[in-house]
Amino acid sequence: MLKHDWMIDEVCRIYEQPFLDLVFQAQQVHRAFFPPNKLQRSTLLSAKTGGCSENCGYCSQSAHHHTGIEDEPLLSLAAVRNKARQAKQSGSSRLCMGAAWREVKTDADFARILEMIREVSSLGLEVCCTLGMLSANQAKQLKEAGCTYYNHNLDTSREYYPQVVTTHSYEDRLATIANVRCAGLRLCCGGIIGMGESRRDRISLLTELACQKPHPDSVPVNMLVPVEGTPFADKVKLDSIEFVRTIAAARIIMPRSFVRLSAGRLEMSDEMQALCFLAGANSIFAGETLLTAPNPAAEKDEQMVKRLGISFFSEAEILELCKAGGS
Ligand code: SAM
Ligand code: DTB
Ligand code: SF4
Repeated sequence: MLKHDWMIDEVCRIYEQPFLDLVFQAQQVHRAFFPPNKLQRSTLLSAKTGGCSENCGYCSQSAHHHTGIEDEPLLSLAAVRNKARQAKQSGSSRLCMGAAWREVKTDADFARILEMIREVSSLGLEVCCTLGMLSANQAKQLKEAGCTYYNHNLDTSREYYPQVVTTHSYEDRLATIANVRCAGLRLCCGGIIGMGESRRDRISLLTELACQKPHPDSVPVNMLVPVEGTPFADKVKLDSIEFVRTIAAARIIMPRSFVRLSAGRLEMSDEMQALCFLAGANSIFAGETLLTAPNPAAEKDEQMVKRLGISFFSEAEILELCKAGGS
């Protein structure tokens, strides 16, 4: 029933339908695979901030740009424990720990990460990490420590990728994704929209994601957050309708994946977010800060959800959905 051999022209035909047909189709697919009025929530924690060797053009944490973000070494176990408790209390089902690394270089750092994973999973939260490139052996160890998900985005099309970063390649990203999958970790993989890429690039990214077998378990769709001091600070803001098209096409071609309305929500009205949910997004990042950028406060999201008459998945519902079948 799920398709993994998408051709770019097929995805293009879906993406370029009249907008109302597109959103209608996405909503139909969404209802066939998910409860229609429920959202999943993940909380982010920047476990190691700034000073990254990579030159990703959008990123506040790259050592190549001067963004005013203060570098912070790897957090202590106690700090991670506190954040995990707070996340659980405020209703998140998952804590995603991010580190501004090309890859985890030292055994000592890796051992500390494993310890953090054990701690967070012992509190009854799903654990996700995003630590940069990962070897097959590292992926296996994360899985054994209790990590459930690994986030590693393709970010854009293969063709546009060299305009975004030159210190690593698309092939490097795909190799890490393969290692993640081999270790039996669930994959969270998506991209950023609004970096000056063409519509063809957005369609090409979606095709790349939907040709993964299985599809990524979650697909974060980030709207570029322009950061002062990065090469992408002055990118022209992408048309909102075009962003919704990307969400809708992702929902249609990856029906069983959670599609996460990720970075950029602070700049979106409730109406825009509602349109994204109608187009099949069913997950968000909760909490005032993403990794370094601001995000709507919990109360604001509660208000929005109330306004829309929808609700958040319970932990048990998420587990049930994940058991129900692969993507
Ligand atoms: N260093 C790791 C890596 O690159 O995979 C993990 C952290 S990195 C910050 C995680 C993801 O956050 C990126 O792949 C990108 O999709 C997203 N991201 C980072 N900065 C962003 C920005 N300014 N706007 C939108 N998304 C952003
Ligand atoms: C993802 O796709 N988005 C999250 C998560 N994966 C790690 C990160 C968004 C970061 C936004 C910019 C910032 O906070 O610096
Ligand atoms: Fe480093 Fe990740 Fe930021 Fe790229 S996106 S500069 S790899 S932290």
